[in-house]
Amino acid sequence: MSRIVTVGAAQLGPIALAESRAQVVERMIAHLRTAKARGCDLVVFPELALTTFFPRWFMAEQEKIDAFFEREMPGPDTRPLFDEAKRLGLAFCLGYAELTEEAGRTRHFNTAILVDKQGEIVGKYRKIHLPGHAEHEPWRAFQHLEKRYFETGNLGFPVFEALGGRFGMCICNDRRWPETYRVMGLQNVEMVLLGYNTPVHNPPAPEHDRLGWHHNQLVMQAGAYQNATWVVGVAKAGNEEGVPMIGGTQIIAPTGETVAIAVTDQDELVTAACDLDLGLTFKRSVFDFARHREPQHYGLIVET
Ligand code: ING
Repeated sequence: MSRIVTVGAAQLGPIALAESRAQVVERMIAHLRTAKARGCDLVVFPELALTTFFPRWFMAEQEKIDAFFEREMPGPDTRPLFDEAKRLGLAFCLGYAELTEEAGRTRHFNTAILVDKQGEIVGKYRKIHLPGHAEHEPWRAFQHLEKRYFETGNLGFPVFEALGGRFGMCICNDRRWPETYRVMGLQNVEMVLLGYNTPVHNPPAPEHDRLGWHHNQLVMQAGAYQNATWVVGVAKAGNEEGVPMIGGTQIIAPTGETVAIAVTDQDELVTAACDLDLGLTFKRSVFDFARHREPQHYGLIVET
């Protein structure tokens, strides 16, 4: 028997600084309606999907920074997204900047949530691998201040039961680290949902720029195959506030093959009917962790 989940990878083109959350939510609702028309069960939006990618700028005042964060989820601007998804009977994954009070402290996380078809938040992930830098570096054509604006995620890499399967999430730079997928693979994940904002140009290493698309696909295909899981990678793409960002939104099978890919750097829905049982042939053979893993030799991986 096969457990099909039809996925809509909802790539977003550039979000302008001047664009309101309400305007962005309208674009996302258009994706929901297209996804419904194509028979989707689940829609995946990019990292920090509600605003422009603000870590590209240095901001000194905390209230200017906090203006890009959500204090409640859903809030007034995102409630229409939750309502429309529920009306259409769609689950969705949303990346956003989370501002919350925990243990008497204000916390800032780069967060993703999984919302089921009944509109309930059934999973949350907070980005662990924060790229870039913490101090203003004026030599750069643009900043990448995730280490300044966000804290390292404190929820680990959990896997959630939803839609008849086991779903995990990660965010952008996380996808470049094999540990991300393996920790979820050891929890028998069947589909990893991730969004990204990836500039074409990486100021500290311009020699890597020609490789951006290749590395984007390479790391997600490897993660999928080596952990016998589907991987859905969704871009915020195009020239956003003068900074070109890669597209390449794609749905990757546990075989490591890309089954569907975006062909623009604008709002584009990429869909595929994904059989969650497709990973079994690998989990029962080459990646039968119980039979083949040798963790007694892996200690270096977890040493600081
Ligand atoms: N963005 C980028 C990413 O990991 C980056 C950072 C750009 C790393 C280019 C390496 C090369 O895809 C985020 N938001 O993590």
